[in-house]
Amino acid sequence: MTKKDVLRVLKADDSYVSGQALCESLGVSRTAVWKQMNQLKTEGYDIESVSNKGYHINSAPDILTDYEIESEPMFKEGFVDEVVFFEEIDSTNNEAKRQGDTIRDKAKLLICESQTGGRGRRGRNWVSPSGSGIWMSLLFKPDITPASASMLTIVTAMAVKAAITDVLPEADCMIKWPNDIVLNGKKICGILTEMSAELEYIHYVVIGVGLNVNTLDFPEELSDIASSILKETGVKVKRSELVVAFSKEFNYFYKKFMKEKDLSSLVTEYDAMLINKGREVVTSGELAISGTAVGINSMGELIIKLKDGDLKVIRAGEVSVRGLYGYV
Ligand code: BT5
Repeated sequence: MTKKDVLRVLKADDSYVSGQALCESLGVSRTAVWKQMNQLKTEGYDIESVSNKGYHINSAPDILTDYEIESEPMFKEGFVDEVVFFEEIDSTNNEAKRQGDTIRDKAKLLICESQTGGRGRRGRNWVSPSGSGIWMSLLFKPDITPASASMLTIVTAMAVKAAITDVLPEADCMIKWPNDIVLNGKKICGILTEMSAELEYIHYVVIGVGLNVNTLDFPEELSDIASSILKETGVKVKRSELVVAFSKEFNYFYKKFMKEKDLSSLVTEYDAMLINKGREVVTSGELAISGTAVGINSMGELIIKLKDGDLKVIRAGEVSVRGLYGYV
């Protein structure tokens, strides 16, 4: 009997669960149940025990352990099969890559309290302090071609946005193509998709999601561009709830994506979440272009309408949106 087993039984019942019922459903002694309860209480679980009635869970702490996440009733409806928790790690994307070759047909979620070497795209740094954010990587083996893998970033952004809306409808966030979630003009989430592949075959993909949930302090250099759900809304969200909502939403959007193995059935919904849409954007790089973002196509590329009316498609890279992150 694990903590997860006990929590599953407790969370599945809104009223009291008798010690007897717990022992029977888990096949263990009363002493064993009592020991697990005490252990959970020391970790911050508020579990009430009333004689003649039994046990009832009032609240769970804001932690991201495998047993806290996997014992949530909605977990079964999600994409993730297994959660692996680390108190501290260099980067969940790095850890996912170290485990990559062992992945078969399961989807694993690697999650931690803090990262010592959190990464953004192109070797950039991702600030990942302890106790306030969600730093996680989804590791699985999709049946798509390597050329399609970048569309998974689009699918993931939709799932993050939908999960935030499920848990906190007033957090009116939008997607900044291709990999940011923006709330009140500030970046609250970034996505980093990586893979191990041959030319025509994917060994595994790793989708890293960094989401500032309850973070209040950011380094000076990020104070103009970064924020968190708590900072913008004043609401403290329980992180495990968001993780479970993400897994459920990812399942929904991923299944839609897998029907055609492109984004044709998601374009309209995506465009409605897109902060770039209808706004002036400029791409960086040698062939920088500027124009108005129109939306994405079924490959997840951003369509930009140039001043002369021509349409241009951007596959990847950096796009600044006027009025966002200090770009004026
Ligand atoms: C990203 O890159 O936005 C992808 C971030 C992915 C992080 C997750 S956390 C779990 C997993 N494990 C990892 O090691 N990584 C993934 P990019 O678009 O390149 O943005 C990086 C830029 O965002 C930095 O250069 C900073 O300007 C800014 N930044 C850094 N930390 C931030 C934070 N916590 N919140 C908002 N912005 C941040």
